[in-house]
Amino acid sequence: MSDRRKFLKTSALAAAAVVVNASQTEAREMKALVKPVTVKPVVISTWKFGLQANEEAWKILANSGRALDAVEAGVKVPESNMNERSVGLGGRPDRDGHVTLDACIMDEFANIGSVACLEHIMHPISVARAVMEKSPHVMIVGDGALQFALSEGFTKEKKDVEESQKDWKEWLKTSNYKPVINIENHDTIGMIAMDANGNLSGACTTSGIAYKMHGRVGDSPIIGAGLFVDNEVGAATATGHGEEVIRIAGCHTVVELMRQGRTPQQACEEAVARIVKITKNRGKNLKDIQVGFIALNKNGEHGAYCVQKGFNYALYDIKGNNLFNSDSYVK
Ligand code: SD4
Repeated sequence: MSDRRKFLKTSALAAAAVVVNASQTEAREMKALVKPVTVKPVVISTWKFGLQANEEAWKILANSGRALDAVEAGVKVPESNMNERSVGLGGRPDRDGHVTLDACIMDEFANIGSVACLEHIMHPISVARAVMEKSPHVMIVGDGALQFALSEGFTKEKKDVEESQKDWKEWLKTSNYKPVINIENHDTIGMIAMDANGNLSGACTTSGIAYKMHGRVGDSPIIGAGLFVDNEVGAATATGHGEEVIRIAGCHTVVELMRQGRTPQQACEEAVARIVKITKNRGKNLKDIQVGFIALNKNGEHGAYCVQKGFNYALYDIKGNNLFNSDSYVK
């Protein structure tokens, strides 16, 4: 046997002996040192329209661009699609006929920016980014957000989207506020990405729940609820009933669970389980509730879970851009 092979053999035997002799804790620590290979870049986003959004994000990620730029560019795709009834100006209005938009963005340095109840602006995500980069604040709402956007050079879009207004007029005939699960209220785009440098960012944008009360704000523009990024650990974003996501500070919960050692999948499942438990404790009917989480950790591993069936997400990594059905609590 050559010296080198002898050396390798004895080293391997020595290492095995150490593992056998080590206490359980030491063995766990040693295992933790053997980290899985990080898959990057990677981008993941909610719902089917995430596929198109991911394509745009990937152009930036594949050129070693920053995750922050990628997620902004990605979610701008559904924002500018006027046929999209749940994101951007094509979204369904509130019960007074106003299309009010919520969005937030977060980068690897914990820089954050957010707008809520913003009207007449095509790209609320870019206004959120302007709040983050150009204002002394982290969140601006309503008329103030519009004023800020205009002062930053965004254009006020004056025309309402006809189809959306038509839907609203139809809704007014009954004025029944009972959002239909997975259809008229659950199509926020939340996107999280890790770039080639291993840095994480996220963006979330929506027109919110259809026919909500004027001035209602959901989870999507709330850092920690609809989106959270911790560059040491991972990131998460949410879709569904914002009230339920806010109740458990959803995405912060998912990320903190990953910090405590859960995989992204386990973290999403545990956060959903918490929502289920709280819903039951509050005497509410679970069948009226949908929430979906997606999460990504620093190794590029992802997870997704939702309350009801029907939630899907788009994942773009080295294997390509694919749509997956999320597993659900209610089977
Ligand atoms: C909201 N979470 O306004 C948003 C709605 C949503 O998919 O996600 N729709 O509560």
